[in-house]
Amino acid sequence: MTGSRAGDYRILHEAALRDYLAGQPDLAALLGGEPASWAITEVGDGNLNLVFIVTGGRAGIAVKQALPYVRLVGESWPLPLSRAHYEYLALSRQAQLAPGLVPALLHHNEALALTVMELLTPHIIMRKGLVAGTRYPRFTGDITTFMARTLFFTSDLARSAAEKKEGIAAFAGNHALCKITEDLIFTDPYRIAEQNRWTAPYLDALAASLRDDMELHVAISRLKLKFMASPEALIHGDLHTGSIMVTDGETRVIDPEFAFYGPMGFDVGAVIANLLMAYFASAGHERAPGERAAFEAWVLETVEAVWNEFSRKFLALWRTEAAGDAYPVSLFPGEKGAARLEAERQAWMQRLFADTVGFAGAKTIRRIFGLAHNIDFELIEDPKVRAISEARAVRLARTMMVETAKCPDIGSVTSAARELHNWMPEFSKDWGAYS
Ligand code: SR1
Ligand code: MG
Repeated sequence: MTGSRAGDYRILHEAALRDYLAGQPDLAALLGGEPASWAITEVGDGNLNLVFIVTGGRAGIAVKQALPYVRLVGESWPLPLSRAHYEYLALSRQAQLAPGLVPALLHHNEALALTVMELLTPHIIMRKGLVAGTRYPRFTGDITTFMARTLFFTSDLARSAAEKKEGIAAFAGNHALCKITEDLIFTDPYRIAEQNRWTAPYLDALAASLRDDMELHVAISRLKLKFMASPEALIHGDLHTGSIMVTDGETRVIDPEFAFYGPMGFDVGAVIANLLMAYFASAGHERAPGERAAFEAWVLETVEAVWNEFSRKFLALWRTEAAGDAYPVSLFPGEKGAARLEAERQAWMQRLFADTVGFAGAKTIRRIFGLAHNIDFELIEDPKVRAISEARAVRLARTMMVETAKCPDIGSVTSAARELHNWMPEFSKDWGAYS
């Protein structure tokens, strides 16, 4: 890590970045060749930062620099550069806990809010692959290992109370990023907010109904409080399919700038929500009816497998690696104690499942009515087709948040999704053959 003086920050566009990298002997040697020959391309398509791919004669690197504002909106929305520090810290921690599942860190400059990582190639952003209808055989195994290990080993089940509280303190300053989540996910979609948008006019009535739905407001408020006041583990904080890069054989989790100590279900729910959105959007990407049926079946199998494998791996860690101050072994002696503790583990996992389902619902609704949408839906060109896909996702999301008794297990979530596959919302009743 390079620690330049505070106040040294400047936005590095291509020429300045070339000079900066040329002045870092390790990086220059890694890239190879003359700095003038390096190809530098800005590829950032996220909402917040600059991302450059730099390719030299020998190798390539990825360079990420935080901007002092939200890229998606512009300078009118300032955002602390310190998010780059928290992202670097989280990536370092995740690399220890889930080796091989995050990009290798090569360099960090605190004052420039700049981090250099290995270039992931030929990996692509998973969301883009899902839009194209691609299946990823390694995904379930890798993402569940990532979540089980990063969540378990930063929790009170694995760490002493002192270590855990040091961890909370180390990330407590990332509150500006938490506030984005608190506003954009847990508040704005349920009220009139300038930055909200949706597929109008088709979803106008649904948007209005969200603002009027007090049961939904209770549900989202409970989830918001859980997000704000449950430092269970170091969570990624933005674990959607745009934060995951994949090939057939590899998975890498990127972009943990929203990391802080929060509720585990927020990460697991993010993965499940984004798979469910890929499922509902899929019909909108078909050139012929039924063309993507096998892909859609794989997506729902993956939703089930993500929960089942995550839960299995997390519980296995709890049984074999528990070294934290929670659930002291001395309180569960002998066979009777072991049996009672195992029953408690199962009950604990059931509570985490309920959190996961609720957060997944919230993460779906924000992508359809809030500021930041996703390409799963946005790339459906015909707004009528898009609105139908989105309405199906919202219907399931509301059930997941409010009618929790209908979602006692992951199979009931995927069954409900399947039932909604051909459901036609009221606004589309006279449109004929859309599906
Ligand atoms: C203003 S930032 C909007 C969204 O982009 C990030 O990826 C997070 O999901 C955030 O909520
Ligand atoms: Mg991001």
